[in-house]
Amino acid sequence: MVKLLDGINGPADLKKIPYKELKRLAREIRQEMINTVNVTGGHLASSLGTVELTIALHRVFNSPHDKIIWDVGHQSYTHKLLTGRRERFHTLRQYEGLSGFPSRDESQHDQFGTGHASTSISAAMGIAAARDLCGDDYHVIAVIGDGAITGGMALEALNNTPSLGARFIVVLNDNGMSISPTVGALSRILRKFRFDRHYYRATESGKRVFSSSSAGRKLWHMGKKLKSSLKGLLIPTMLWENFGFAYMGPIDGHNIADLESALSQARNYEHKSVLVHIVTTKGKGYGPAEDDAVCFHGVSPQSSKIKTAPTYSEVFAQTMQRLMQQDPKIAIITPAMPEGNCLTVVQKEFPQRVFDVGICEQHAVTFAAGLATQGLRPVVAIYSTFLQRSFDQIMHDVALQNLPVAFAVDRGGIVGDDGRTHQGIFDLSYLTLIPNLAVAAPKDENELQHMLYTAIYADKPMAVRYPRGSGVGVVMDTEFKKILIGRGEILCHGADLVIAAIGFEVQPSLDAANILAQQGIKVSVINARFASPLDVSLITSLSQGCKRLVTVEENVIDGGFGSHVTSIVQKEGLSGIKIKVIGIPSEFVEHGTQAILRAKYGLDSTGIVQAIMNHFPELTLISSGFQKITEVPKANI
Ligand SMILES: Cc1ncc(C[n+]2csc(CCOP(=O)(O)OP(=O)(O)O)c2C)c(N)n1
Repeated sequence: MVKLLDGINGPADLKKIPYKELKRLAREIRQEMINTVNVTGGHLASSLGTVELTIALHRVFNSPHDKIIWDVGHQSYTHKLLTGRRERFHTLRQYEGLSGFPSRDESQHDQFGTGHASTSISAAMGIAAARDLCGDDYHVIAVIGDGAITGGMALEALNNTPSLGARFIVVLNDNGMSISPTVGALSRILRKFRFDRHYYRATESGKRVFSSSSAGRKLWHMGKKLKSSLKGLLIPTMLWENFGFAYMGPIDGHNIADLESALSQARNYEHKSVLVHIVTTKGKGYGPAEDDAVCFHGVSPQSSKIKTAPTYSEVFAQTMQRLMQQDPKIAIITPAMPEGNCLTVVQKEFPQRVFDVGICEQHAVTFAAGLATQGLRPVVAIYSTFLQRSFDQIMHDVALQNLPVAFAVDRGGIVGDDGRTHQGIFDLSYLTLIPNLAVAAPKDENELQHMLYTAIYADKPMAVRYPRGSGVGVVMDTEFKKILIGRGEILCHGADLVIAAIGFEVQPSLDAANILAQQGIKVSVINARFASPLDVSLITSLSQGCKRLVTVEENVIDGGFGSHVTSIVQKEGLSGIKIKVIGIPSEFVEHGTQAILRAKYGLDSTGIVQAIMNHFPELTLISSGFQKITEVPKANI
């Protein structure tokens, strides 16, 4: 049978589909998503939950004239399929393929690039204000989940709504889930309403809602229909009224007729901004995802499912579990990411000491600072990219007061398929400029556990940044040991060149040294361990002999490890040393597998060798006169 989806190249085609066929279309879309994500990986459960909503949005509104803004953007796969990207959908999250998130570069229907949570209401408000200033006429719709709306930014935007005056629509997609169940007061309010399941039928009572101006009159009318849930009704209605919205809901987010009706009324309502509260099931239409929306939030591609060693995240969690068993003062703070940080087991064992604070990275850091003032040993478990949100809190609340907060910075470096909004390639730059903060990165998973132990008992702020994915596969020590802060180690000696590498890049640097050794070029490799404070004497003393120094890091070059090494060498007056800094140029790194991206930026062993030979062409002379093959030891010696 010909698929309806085959005939849709944009929202105009969608509008031509007869109403009775829309359920079939929804089924086709779900199948397409499941088939694709099975191969490419991606945010399946969230996108399955918004199929009917997206169909309704594109039928009621006129994109791209009307502006639809997706929060996080991980639920936008239907939007991609309906806005001319179906042909390329199989390239989702692949190198040079479609992004897993909305992107202004990708389509005129993607009004605002996203990836980080809680931005949609601010962006929508800005667009609506610009529309009014320019005398334009279009609708602005922010689609935000019940998880993302708890984020500080979203709450700041809501607080600003009544004073702004510009009219826009918020669709609150309430499925009760962030990645794990949504936490906090707002989620409790929504839950009361959601469980009532007295869906508001926009078709019948919409007129009443929007013809009355006071919350009290609405309640009177609606209270007749929903006597049993008057209290539940009162709270959300008043809540959103006070934020300057006319409230409409809850609406069954899988009923296209109700959705279309509600959205049409919201579109036509001219008096103020409208919040349309819809209730959906995360993972809808795919049994396994409905049963376990947590697991199907982010699905890994088939190809990445073979594991050789525990992941760094797993080692982090195992280390924390052991340490928390020994020390009741250790606490973990996670901003809505217990799964990503592999903390669910630890959370079960220590429910009082693992704080899921919601999608609130700023609050998470200052909350940890508060714990630290009272003698606790807080560990903020956070992805590098999301820690960007907390820059001022690290600076002002933690480092300035020299409070002993440990930061477990997961997904440092290239993360791969999530792409430019998620690459953790800036942390070495933005963290090393903060006084008092030690910044470390382990060469392998064994060193990670020691660094975490060191950070927790450092009596000062310390960040440990580690990569996404499996460890090197080294033997794990059974006893934790402290690592001297600011001290690196020499992994192998060679007279021709020094490579100082940090974190993930230590292993490819050792491999590069091996390749060079086979060409007769003798290389020293330093595991720097710390980007701040730097082991200045180790790096400078070793490189003074051969005058050739290479630094390698999975971070942008500007302000990173190599740039600090370079300025130290200049400061110390060691001008005879020729330096090559290997890292990522100052740009946003697209999506693609970690291997592809590392090769692209010359961060694998081949790239490192090439960069060295290009920068130090005189080494070819050594190479050409060489006969014997030398062996360079592996890491973890
Ligand atoms: C600033 C930030 N912190 C954390 C995340 C990771 N994250 C991605 S989706 C998500 C949950 C979003 O929940 P919700 O908005 O309810 O959408 P749903 O997946 O339930 O549809 C989280 C925490 C993020 N994208 N941005």
